[in-house]
Amino acid sequence: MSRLIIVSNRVAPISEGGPAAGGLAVGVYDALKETGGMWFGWSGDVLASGQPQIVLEERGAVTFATIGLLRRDYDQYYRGFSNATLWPAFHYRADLVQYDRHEYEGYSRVNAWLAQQLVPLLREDDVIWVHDYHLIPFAQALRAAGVKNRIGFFLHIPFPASQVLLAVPPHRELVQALCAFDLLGFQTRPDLRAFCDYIVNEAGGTTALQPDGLTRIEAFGQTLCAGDYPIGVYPDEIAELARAGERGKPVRTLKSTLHGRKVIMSVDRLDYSKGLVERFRAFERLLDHTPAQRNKVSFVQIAPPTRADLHAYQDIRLRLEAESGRINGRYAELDWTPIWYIHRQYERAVLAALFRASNVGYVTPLRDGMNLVAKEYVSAQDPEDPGVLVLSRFAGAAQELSGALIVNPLDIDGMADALGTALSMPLAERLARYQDMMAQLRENNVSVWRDRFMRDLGRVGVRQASLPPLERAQG
Ligand code: GDG
Repeated sequence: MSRLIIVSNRVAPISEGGPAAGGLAVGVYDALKETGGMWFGWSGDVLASGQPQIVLEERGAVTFATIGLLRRDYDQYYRGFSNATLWPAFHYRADLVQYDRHEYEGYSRVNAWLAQQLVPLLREDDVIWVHDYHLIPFAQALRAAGVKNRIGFFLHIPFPASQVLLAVPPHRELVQALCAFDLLGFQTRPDLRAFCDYIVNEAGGTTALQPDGLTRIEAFGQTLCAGDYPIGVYPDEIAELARAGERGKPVRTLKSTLHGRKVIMSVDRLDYSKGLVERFRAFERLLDHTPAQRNKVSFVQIAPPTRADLHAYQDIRLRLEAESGRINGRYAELDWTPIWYIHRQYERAVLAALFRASNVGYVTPLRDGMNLVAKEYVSAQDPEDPGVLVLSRFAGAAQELSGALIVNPLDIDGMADALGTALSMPLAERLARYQDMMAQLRENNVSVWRDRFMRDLGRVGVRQASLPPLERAQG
């Protein structure tokens, strides 16, 4: 059987309880621990000088192959082009896009260097699965080094509309680089459509939907396939974690502090794409418009730090601290704090237990590829007495979780109304919505996501040479 080689920017440090904050690490680790294989990428170390060396570590069926980054590479490739250019652009924040040509050169250079590091570890029949926006030129770099293996790519974040992508100066080179993969996976159909739109209208290529559901793409002299593969979770594993933590200390502390009040729960990396400020304001609006809710409900926002060395992240932190302080100043009473804003990371099991103990899961990103927290929140609920998910229409998860109360995160009144509805929803309706969403989560769990992608990657490699020429183009 061929080995699965996962390549991602960061190989997550895996502790006993699974990886820490970050959707890619959670999803990839869950996918790899069953099949075994190798996970290659950055160790998280930044070196002042020297020659970074690969460190191999076997854990169970998985080999972790990690390497440090030199300071200049970290600044240009990771902090610069990946997170100050691509991340905001792909999340529709053209206003936050910073571009520096040297950083882009660094991004391309580091991709080529990482590819060269991987080559000696590869076997002929390995299947290579590359993840996310840090590694768009990775297949091109592997091909340049003579690698003939099948190479797939999955984008965890949204693929933006062409007019937004055009804000990234080397947009054409990036899309051309994507066309060097054999299979491209996107989280949702709208992301796939946005990519196809660029291929047809900006790159002069063609796209055609095939009978097997994959979209065949011809552009830049390459032929490849693309599809949508919404990432999932293991709902029953999360349910078990949550149930096990039901009587644990964190939940007991929460409950004794609440004195029977209801609780709204949010968990996000502290990122401007997650819509935190709008969310705080909508909670304030609820208290504003519905005096009966005052002193009856608290909102817990857990927001672990992330990319704290970037200005835009320092900015969102300050804004959030100001908002929570202002709202608490306005409404808090001696025995009640409306918003608990916690800028810290918790263990996965603790989060699951807290999800179960809360009445509303409040997940309202301005843009999100998928949003695993939404899926984890539903999974963690008590099947006899589930909470309600309030979910942004701009999270990929909204395409699947129709049992949620779907909101527009820019509509503060609409979100406040949805919170009110969620807090007073009768048990029968909560049960129906929960069961509907759990069925969907079980049907499309992480194994299904991985297996669909791997099956298609296996097929495209063999098939492409023998396909007839394109007959029709799809816009
Ligand atoms: C990217 C895309 C896509 C959060 N705080 C803690 C913690 N977490 C865990 C959550 C969840 C994960 O991190 C976050 O995943 P999300 O999907 O919500 O968001 P991103 O990190 O932005 O992930 C996203 C994802 O990739 C997968 O494709 O869904 O759209 O942006 O699992 O539970 N985990 C722990 N402590 C925390 O404090 N242990």
